[in-house]
Amino acid sequence: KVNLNIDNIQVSVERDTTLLNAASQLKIKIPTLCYHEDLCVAGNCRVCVVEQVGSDRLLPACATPVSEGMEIRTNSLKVRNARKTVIDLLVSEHRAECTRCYKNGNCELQHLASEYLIGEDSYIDLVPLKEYTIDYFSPSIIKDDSKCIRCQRCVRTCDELQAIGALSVAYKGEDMKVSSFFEKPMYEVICTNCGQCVNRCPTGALVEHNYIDEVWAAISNPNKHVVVQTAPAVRIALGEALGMPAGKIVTGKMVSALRRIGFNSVLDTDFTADLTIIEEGNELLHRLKAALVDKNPDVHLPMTTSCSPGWVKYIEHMYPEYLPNVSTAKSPQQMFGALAKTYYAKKMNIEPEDMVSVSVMPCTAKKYEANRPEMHSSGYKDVDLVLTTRELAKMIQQAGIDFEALENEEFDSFMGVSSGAGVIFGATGGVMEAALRTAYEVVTGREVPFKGLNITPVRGMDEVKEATIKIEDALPEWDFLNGVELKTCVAHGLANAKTVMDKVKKGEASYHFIEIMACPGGCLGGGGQPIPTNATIRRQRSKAIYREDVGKPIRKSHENPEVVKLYKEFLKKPLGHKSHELLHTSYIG
Ligand code: HC1
Repeated sequence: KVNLNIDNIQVSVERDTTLLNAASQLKIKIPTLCYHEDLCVAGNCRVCVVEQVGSDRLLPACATPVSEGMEIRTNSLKVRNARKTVIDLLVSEHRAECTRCYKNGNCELQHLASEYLIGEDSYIDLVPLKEYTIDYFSPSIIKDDSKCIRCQRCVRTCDELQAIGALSVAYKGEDMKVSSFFEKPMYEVICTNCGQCVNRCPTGALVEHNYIDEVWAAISNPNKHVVVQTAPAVRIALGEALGMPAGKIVTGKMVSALRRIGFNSVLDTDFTADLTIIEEGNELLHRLKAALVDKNPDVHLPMTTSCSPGWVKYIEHMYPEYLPNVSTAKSPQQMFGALAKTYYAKKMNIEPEDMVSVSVMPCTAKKYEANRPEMHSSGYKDVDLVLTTRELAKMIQQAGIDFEALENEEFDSFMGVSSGAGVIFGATGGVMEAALRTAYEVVTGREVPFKGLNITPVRGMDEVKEATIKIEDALPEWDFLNGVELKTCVAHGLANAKTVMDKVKKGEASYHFIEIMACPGGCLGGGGQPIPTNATIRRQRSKAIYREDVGKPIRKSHENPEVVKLYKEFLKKPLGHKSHELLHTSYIG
């Protein structure tokens, strides 16, 4: 342990603790901008400076480890003056059009400028605003260099967490900027649209492409029937953006708010998450049969999940030779869109051209996914508009709804019923767990051999998780699987996906099925989730997801009665003709 004194309070902390973390143990908040607990320390903004008694130098608290006997002052006049100067300089080079900025009210620079009473443009002549361009072209992300404070959280996010490197630092000195490859628009470079950079940007330099006005316009149009679907991970995070603590389940209030906003049908992506399990699970069993019984050399194993559009784009760029390994099942969002304008429209007597299909997602890449050319299998654009959790929160505020006071309501029953397996899609390992709950039972006629259906080896925040399930006493139809040890792997965050894919590529892994989610923690840590999102908050959201699962009367996708009805009335059988037409696709990169 190391003993030191911070603001006249003695504290004893572990060796290698930074001054920032030591202060936080004493509940002393030191302001930061470039620091983010998910990322390596950069120490480049200098907002977190503190004073060491007896030394002339100011130390960056985020980048300075504690040492024995140190005496630190976090709030001396010298510290306050230095911080104020730094913030003032940052505000001076930032296009501070705060009232018109999408991040207004949720901008870390704005909060600091307010705390430190930065009232005058002290350095405006010293740091003239440069020419800037705003990149609006991506359907997911808007990049506005004029609001960038060069903290490089986005660069570190893209590089360290996502192993992409779509953003990097270009030029030097005062010309230094965060740039894409040759300053091309984001949609032309290898950006996966995951939005993790957006979630960590402290200002309005990187924000989601928002479609709030388009959704209001559709709702106000009396000739349109607007259906909304909500992703699994929205219901356990939306409350945070509306002043509630992390880890609060707000499913019922969310449904109620969506009705008040004016959506005509309030439906659930979890319904098609259950459907995905049926289609994807059958596809896996098909591939296993082709490999084990037919000895087909062209079968592609391991099969990987396909529901995370950031992952699909990543594999298209980085491992295109493995595209045939990606499940052909579309994501639940897109299955939903395709069914909304066919099955649902017909049942409800709505002309598909009069329908506007909206989704609320924790993800910015879902905006991109909905725009992919493959996603028009209903004959129309299957999902017209995608909102993030943050955009929905904004709409709830605009509508003057007192969210916390709302009564809980239920989703519409038709395409609104889901199992616990559908809910856990929102957490890393959830798709695998949902698939195993169903596949094991289909093959053996028995429930998975895990207490309470909780397949704990695939749960949690470990970077890469592996689980093996031995199949014994299979039903006659699945005889060929007797004795097979089904090997599975789960990774979240694209840097971890890279670890797994490199292993597969080198022939060092013998998995049958791999789940990959582009975002750390899975969708619950998606780029469209409330800000801040960090490890502590991801854990709280994860606990909430599993609580929601346990609270559901149905826990297995194949027992969802609405899915059973869908097959009976419309699809007829998994992987059948209609399913292929509407629910499957292939990616060509
Ligand atoms: Fe996800 Fe999915 S779980 S991808 O993480 O398969 O975004 O929540 O909606 O489509 O269901 C996201 C979440 C989401 C899809 C489902």
